[in-house]
Amino acid sequence: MASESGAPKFNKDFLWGFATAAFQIEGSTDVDGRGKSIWDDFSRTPGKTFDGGNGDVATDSYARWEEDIALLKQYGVKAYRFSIAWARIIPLGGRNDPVNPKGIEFYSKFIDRLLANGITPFVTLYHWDLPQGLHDRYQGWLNKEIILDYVNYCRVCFEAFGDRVKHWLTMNEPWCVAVLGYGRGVFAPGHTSDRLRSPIGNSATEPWIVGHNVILSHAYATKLYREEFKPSQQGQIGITLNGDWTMPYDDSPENVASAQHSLDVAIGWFADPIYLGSYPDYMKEMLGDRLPEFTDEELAIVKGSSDFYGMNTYTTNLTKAGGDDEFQGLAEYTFTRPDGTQLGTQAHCAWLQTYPDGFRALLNYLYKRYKLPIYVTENGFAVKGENSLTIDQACQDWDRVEYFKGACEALHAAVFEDGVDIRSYFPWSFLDNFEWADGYETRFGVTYVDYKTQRRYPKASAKFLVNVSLNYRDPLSFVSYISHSG
Ligand code: PNW
Repeated sequence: MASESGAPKFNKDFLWGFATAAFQIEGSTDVDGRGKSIWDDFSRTPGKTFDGGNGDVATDSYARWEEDIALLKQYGVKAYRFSIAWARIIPLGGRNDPVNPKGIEFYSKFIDRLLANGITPFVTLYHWDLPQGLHDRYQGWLNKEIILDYVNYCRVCFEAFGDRVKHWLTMNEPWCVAVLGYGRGVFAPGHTSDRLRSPIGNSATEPWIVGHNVILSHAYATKLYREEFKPSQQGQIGITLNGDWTMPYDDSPENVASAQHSLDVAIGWFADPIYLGSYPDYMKEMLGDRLPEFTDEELAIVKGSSDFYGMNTYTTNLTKAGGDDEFQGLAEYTFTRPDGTQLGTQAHCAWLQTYPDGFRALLNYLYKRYKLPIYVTENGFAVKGENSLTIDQACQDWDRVEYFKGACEALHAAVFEDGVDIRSYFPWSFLDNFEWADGYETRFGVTYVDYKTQRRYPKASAKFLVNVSLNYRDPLSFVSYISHSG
């Protein structure tokens, strides 16, 4: 009905799927010529992950790739978002370093098998696993030289896989790369000014330099794709940014302003130059000459360098003005309302509570501000205490079902009531997996992984999402399914 009236509707090519990233699932870190990534040794260093877990085995997906694709097929997904490990393709990372044929072969057969099963590959080129070789050689993202090495790596991927891959993401969540890796020091390579945590780093300067170099690397890779590959391969390329909705804690003018300040740094830092052509004014004021500048030539390449808005989002924060956290725009975050109630259901990780209205508001904000189709490339929930449950108990993940129910309703309302152009929904994650600094303690999967046996068990949330995706085309059956489940 919506189509006849010309009202907004889900695009017929809407992609339902699940997302993962190479380092979080592959394991087999020293197999088939793979080079080291910065996460290899970092995760093996005592104290860097909550439970001492590292990426050596993870969900063993490098070895179990056929089983994984069979499960995706069983779920009936239209698409699968995964990332390529740079150090499998170019073990030392650099533009003059050798390409590893075994790495190409692995992803090539993986892509072929997805396509043979009717699953569209949605490929992230960089999901945080920088080749250690480039970190050792010139400090990785801190050095502008990385642009040339990153673009070369992308070229190798476009040449090897671009005949079959039509959806490329250059980078996953640059805010996390810059802030968690070089500001707070909780992610590899662990740089920070906090000398109790690391002997190296300057949290006042490095994150802004890293962010700048990530933006430039993304932009030059897009330029390469558009000039040399897109005309024949006809794919789309863009970046995916993390960002959570913010609401003022109360209606005091400072707190109202703080909500936008936080969005300016969490999202605008990357989205404003890429979609609008300059860093947000608030960041310029806050950082002065610590914020690097683009040359006119660079800016011309940065502006408009993403074909779509790639969006990862998990939660909503209430903001208060104050504190000294520049990475949050000098705002403080809380989930506790002035009346003492919580915003939503608490997840296993401190930074995440359920709040579907925030998801809808964020979709509207991004569509209005950046005016491009949105691909939701991550969204998900970690059930509190899930890791201490039995397998059977963990598979009854009703808090996660509740989260996805709210998110799907919000998504539906954003499309059908608000007219936002949304092209995909990739819940995070296909599998429980290596959750970075949390190790294996925090589970985000819609599939339970028993790390002792590596057996996979679909959780209730997987079944819920599969049924939602089967009903999404018809708004009436969508709403009726959603309202009768969970
Ligand atoms: C994303 N935060 O990371 C990543 O893209 C995934 O690899 C990750 O597993 C997933 O979300 C769940 O955490 C984030 O501190 C890490 O706000 C940290 C934050 C947000 C996203």
